Amino acid sequence: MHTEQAISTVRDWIQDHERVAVLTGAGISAESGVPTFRGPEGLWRQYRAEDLATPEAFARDPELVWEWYDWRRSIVAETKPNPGHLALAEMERLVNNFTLITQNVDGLHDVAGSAHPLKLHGDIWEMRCTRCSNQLVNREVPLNPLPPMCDCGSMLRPNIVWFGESLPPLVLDQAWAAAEHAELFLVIGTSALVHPAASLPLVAQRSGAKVVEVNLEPTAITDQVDVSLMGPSGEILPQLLA
Ligand code: BJW
Ligand code: ZN
Repeated sequence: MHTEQAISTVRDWIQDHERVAVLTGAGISAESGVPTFRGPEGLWRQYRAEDLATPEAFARDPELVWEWYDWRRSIVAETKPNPGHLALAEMERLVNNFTLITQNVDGLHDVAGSAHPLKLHGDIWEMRCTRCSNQLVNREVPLNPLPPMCDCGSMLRPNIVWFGESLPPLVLDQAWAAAEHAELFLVIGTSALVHPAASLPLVAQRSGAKVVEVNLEPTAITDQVDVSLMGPSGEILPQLLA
C-alpha cells in the first residue's frame, strides 16, 4: 500500500474503533532528543547493558550505575514532548477506550498530557529503597548525594526494570488485558526485541486486533503487522488524526 493510502486507512480505523491500544518505545522520544538504545546512535553502541542495566551490575558498582542514570536524567530534563507524544494525548481524548502502554522511562507521555500511561519499564524520575518499601519521586538534576540514600540508611536505586527483572505485575496485567481486548493496536518506535513488551502486539493480533507499526525502519515484527508506516513518528502520528 502507498504511504498516503495507508495513512488514510489507519485514520479510518482509528475513527471506526472503540478500543485502541498503543505501545511506544524509545523511537517516539528520539525527535525530542532522548537517545534510543539500539541503532547507530543508540546507548547500547556506547555502553554495555550488562554493565549498567542489570541487578548484578548495580550490586557490583552502584556508583557507576547511578552516574549513568544521573547523566541520562540530565539529558531527559532538557527535553520536551514532540508532535508524536502530543498526537497520542489527543488520540486518547478522541477514542472511547484508549490504553497507552510505554517502554519508555522518560516521562514525556505524562508531560504531553496522556492520563495514565502504563509504564512497563519504570520511570527515570522515581527511585526506591534497596531494603525497605520506600518509593519516591525525585527530579533533582544533578543528584546530590550520589548515590542517593533512603531515610532508613540504605541506598536507593532507580525505579527501572533492568534485564532479568520482572515487570511490575499489575502494570503488565493491565497491558496484557488491553492487548487482548483491543480492536486496533499501534506499535510505535520500538525495535520489538525486548520481551515481554514485544509480545503485546502479537497477543493483540492473535485476539483479533489489526496491528499497525510506525517506525523509521523494519523491525522484528514488521512481517507480521497489518500495516507498516515507515517514517518519523513525530510526522506520521499527527497525520493519523488530521
Ligand atoms: C523511530 C524514530 C522515529 C527511531 N520515529 N521510530 C523471550 C525471548 C528472549 C529473551 C527474553 C524473553 N523474555 C524475556 C527475555 C529476557 C529479556 C529480553 O527481552 N532480552 C532480549 C533483548 C533478548 N527481558 C527481560 O529481561 C525483561 N524481564 C523479564 O522478562 O523478566 C522475566 C522474569 C521472569 C522470572 C523471574 C525474573 C524475571 C526485562 C526487560 C527490561 C528492559 N529494560 C530496558 C532498560 C531500561 C533501563 C533504562 O532505560 O535505563 O528497557 S532495555 C531497553 O530496551 C529499555 C527499553 O525500554 C527496551 C526496549 O527498547 P526500544 O524502546 O524498543 O528501543 P530501541 O532502541 O531498541 O528501538 C528504537 C526503535 O525506534 C528502532 O526500531 C528505531 O528504528 C525506531 N526509531 N527513531 C519512529 N523518529
Ligand atoms: Zn529504605
